[in-house]
Amino acid sequence: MPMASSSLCFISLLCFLLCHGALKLQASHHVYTAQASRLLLHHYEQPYRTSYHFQPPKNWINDPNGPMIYKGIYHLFYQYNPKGATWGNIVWAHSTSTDLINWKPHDHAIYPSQPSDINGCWSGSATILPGEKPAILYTGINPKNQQVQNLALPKNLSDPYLREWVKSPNNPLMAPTPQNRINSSSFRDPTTAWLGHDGQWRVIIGSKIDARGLAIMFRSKDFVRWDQVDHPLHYADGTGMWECPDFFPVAKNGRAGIDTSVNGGHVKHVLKVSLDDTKHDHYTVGTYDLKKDIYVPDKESTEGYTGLRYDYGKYYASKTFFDGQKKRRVLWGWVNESSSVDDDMKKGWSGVQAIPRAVWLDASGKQLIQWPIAEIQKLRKDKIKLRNKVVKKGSIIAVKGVTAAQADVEVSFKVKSFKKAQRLKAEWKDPQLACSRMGAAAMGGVGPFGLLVLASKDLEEYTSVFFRVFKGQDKYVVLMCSDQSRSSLNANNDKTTYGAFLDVDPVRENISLRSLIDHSIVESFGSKGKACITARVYPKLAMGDKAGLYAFNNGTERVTITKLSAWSMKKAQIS
Ligand code: DQQ
Repeated sequence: MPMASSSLCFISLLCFLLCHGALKLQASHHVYTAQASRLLLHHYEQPYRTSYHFQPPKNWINDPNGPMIYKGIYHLFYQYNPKGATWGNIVWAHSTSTDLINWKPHDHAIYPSQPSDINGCWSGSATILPGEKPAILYTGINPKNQQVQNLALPKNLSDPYLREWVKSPNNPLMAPTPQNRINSSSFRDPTTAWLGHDGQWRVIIGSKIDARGLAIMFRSKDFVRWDQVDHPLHYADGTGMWECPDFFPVAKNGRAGIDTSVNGGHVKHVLKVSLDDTKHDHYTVGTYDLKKDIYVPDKESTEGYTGLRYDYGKYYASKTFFDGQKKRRVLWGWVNESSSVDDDMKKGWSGVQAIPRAVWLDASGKQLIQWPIAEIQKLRKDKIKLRNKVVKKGSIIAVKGVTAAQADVEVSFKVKSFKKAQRLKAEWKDPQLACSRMGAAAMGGVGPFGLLVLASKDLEEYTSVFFRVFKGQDKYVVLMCSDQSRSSLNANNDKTTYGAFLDVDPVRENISLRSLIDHSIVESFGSKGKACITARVYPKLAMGDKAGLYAFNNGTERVTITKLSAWSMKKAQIS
């Protein structure tokens, strides 16, 4: 079969891509002086725009800001450059929705207008104050280019769209001073605030001291006067700057979300930090010690670069909010491009928001589960099904009848025999490395099996999302990969292969995958949301109706697709 025979040259291509330039395209905030994005191309020249992932009509976007629900309306603010397709001139753009899928744009909500934010309105969060009054804390960049924290309140609380925001005359409310010795270039991204038992509000702000990442904490009685607490909520050495921290409770049992100020024996806490050095969102699960006012991660919850990630692909600066209407906690995350800056300027835009995910604590208590919000299913149409299909070594099965460039696919694989499972070598302990060494084309014992998405007719292009099962010390180890190395004939893209280990026992349960495919984004959820991998890809051949979808098995052991359901997705109303 073509995949197997080409594996050698494919691996060399992969190594070449990894060594040459793949890393330099990670999410970043470089300012490009040649700002002006060119005229918007016609739709037929815009094959990479998404149909149901949030993006504005043009220009640069990054972090989701201040998500909340107010009077039944969902609000999404986001970092936006009104002047071009690269980062700069940052304001808070604003859209609202009744279903988190279809969006209505509004005027910019927060933009430079005071000395305390004249050089930029950076990330922040919304808190709903008693009496259903939303308040936004955000980072402003002052005339000295120092990072300070500001407050904005809605002008008119009877407007459910909250179109106008008024900044506090007391801004900035929190600032670096010679006394507090806060590093003025590492002091940003206030969280949603929470109320302590003493009736005081608390908020944390991302920071660092040398290589120590920390969450500086402030307290306030009235949300206007804030005092720095003499200790951070938490810190971790060797993790670098913490951007966009997020701190929230999760129920020990069940999927229901919990409001941010709730604490007690029935909850655990999650601290997520966006690590500036690697541009990945990591989290720990732990306990919020109310007496000491500190967060303590559980012993087995590793901090830093080797710890748990929301997403093992491209996903950054995320933020959750409590949706009281549906009693769930919803996660938003920014997905940057993998294309070159030149290509971004040509297409006139950069960045999308991932599909919002419901998050809850896994029954093990050790990790979160993430799943696309149920509303996304409204866009599904023309379902096609496969049942109990055996996939033998080296076979590829075409899944026909869906718009493969705009689809939602769920598939579940059963492995009957593990006899041929390879031993997990010590050097494969890093899942991303293991996936890069062994792409979809490299034959294995149990796996690789999975999906080829955004695939061209003769498989010159495809993105493969797949699994391998290894023999570990005392159990089988399941590896999930998203391999972009063959995703496009265009050599100028970041085609890093991503990987994650899945905490499942393949002897007892099927291995499942859901992929949300939307032209230039593939968001994949392994084993019902235990690990997520998001990839950006820009096929030259497998575009629009030229894109195909396949299931494959390149392992010696046969696997059975117990169930595959795929839907074409309708276009959401976004811009
Ligand atoms: N993006 C914002 C900052 C934040 C960073 C600036 C994270 O507030 O730290 O656009 O992507």
